[in-house]
Amino acid sequence: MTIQTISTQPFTDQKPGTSGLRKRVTVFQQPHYLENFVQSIFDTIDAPPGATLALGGDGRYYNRKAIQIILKMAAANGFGRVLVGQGGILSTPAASCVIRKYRTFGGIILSASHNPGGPDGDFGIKYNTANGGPAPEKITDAIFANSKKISEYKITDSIDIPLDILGTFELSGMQVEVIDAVGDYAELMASLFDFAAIRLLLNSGFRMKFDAMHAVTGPYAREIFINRLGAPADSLMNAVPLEDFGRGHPDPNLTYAHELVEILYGDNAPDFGAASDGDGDRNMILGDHFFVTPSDSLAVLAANARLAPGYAQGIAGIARSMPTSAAADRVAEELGIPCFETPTGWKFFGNLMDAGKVTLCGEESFGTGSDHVREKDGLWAVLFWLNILAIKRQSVEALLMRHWARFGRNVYSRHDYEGLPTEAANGVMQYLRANFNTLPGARFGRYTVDTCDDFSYTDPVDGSVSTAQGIRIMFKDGSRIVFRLSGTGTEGATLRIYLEAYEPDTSRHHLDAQVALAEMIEIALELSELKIRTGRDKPTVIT
Ligand code: VG1
Ligand code: CO
Repeated sequence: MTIQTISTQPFTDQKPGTSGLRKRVTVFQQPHYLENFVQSIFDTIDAPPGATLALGGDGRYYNRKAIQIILKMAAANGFGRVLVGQGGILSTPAASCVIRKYRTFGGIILSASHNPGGPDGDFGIKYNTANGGPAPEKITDAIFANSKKISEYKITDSIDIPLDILGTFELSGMQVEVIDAVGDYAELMASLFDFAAIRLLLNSGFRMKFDAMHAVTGPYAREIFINRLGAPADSLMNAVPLEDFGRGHPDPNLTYAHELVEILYGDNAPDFGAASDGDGDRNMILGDHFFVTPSDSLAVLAANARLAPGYAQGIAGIARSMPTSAAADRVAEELGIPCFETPTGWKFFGNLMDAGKVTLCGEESFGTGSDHVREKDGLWAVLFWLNILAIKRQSVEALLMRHWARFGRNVYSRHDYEGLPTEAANGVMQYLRANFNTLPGARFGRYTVDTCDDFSYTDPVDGSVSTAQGIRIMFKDGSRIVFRLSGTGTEGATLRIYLEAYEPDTSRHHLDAQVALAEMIEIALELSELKIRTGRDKPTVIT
């Protein structure tokens, strides 16, 4: 074996977004593109010689190829050992679990999450630190800076490792351990939840359907729901991972998980439905003819956390991303625990969890998790729900109705405008900012603007500041509209409009969110001049 030093030229577009670097597969396939970014990670993190790295991805097209390249680069860069998931696969939360359990120096996760895969789809890569969480901005900024001045990378000329066989292999003096991708994670879940109670629930007429969307959670769901919890085999659908997700869009929401939605809203519907995304960190929760918004899901889990053995001692605090509804804040208030509001993206929760300030975290974008790992965790959320239902023996709908009767309902919806010309999307944001001075006091129907700002966040643990994290228009009655540009897309711009109104009146809790929010939706379009500026009058996706 020889270490080769390959000279290269920088690419200018390797800036990590909300969750790592995401680009079209064809972009990653350009000579040196992946290598440049990986070398920039290694140059930035400066691991001591002989350090251990975790490595795995969501199994999408190009995953295997990328894994082999990264292994050879890790060997050439002085790593002593790499733990790689069998077949090159690790769900994002399982990767976080492996980093923590085996105390690796860090990990590289290959995923474009909910973005479509395949030769014309997307690919992605991100670095997680020793706590198991996504690298904070300080590190991703340094990786980007490095990528703009890189001139060479190191790689060995060794042969490929057989990724499908469990065991230890040697690659140019570095140990490559191909580990069972599922076992450690399943064990962690069994330590947090009452598997006996869930097993009983699943064997007493309660029916569930879990949609793995042909993505990474299939094998995890099979091991946990079927093998360990005794659910019937037909409780799973789309459970075989495919490199192109069966040409689907592995995003668990009402639009893209329509197959599951049709089952839960059809005749003889199961009691419970759930889905997860490409890399297994998101979750959607459904009841029989009922949809639980992710914001409400976080609040329900917080309010009932003590029912799960892993949280029986209570939770220290909650954190939610800024656009997530304040439903969890109401629960935190009643529990007498703090609730933190962070920018969008899981990387902002890490410090709070490491400092023991929060136990549960959530985002409106179908992300929920806790300090058991440092990523959001789709199957964890599904198991938490099943644990609660197994003890409470109520329908999902009844549980929510009671929750709202107690705390009031934060009616919530997100409208996404995908694939907008970047200039038009930026124009909307600039126009809104330009009106910050005149908006307060302005009246729109029954709503009056109280304040508006561009959200900025000071991390209470390390003092780092993140600015321009989304425009908030706050109304006098506590309702709110948030405008934000996505940081995970690979084409054009995606504008997200987040709408929230508080409804204490129980007689209105059964209303469909789109009906309850109709007036606010009109206001959002009016004050952003969205139709004129983008030519669109309907969102691409409503969640
Ligand atoms: C989206 C979500 C955000 C989430 C991120 C990564 O980001 O809104 O809440 O953390 O995806 O999730 P953006 O910038 O497009 O709004 V995943 O499952 O794609 O890793
Ligand atoms: Co994801």
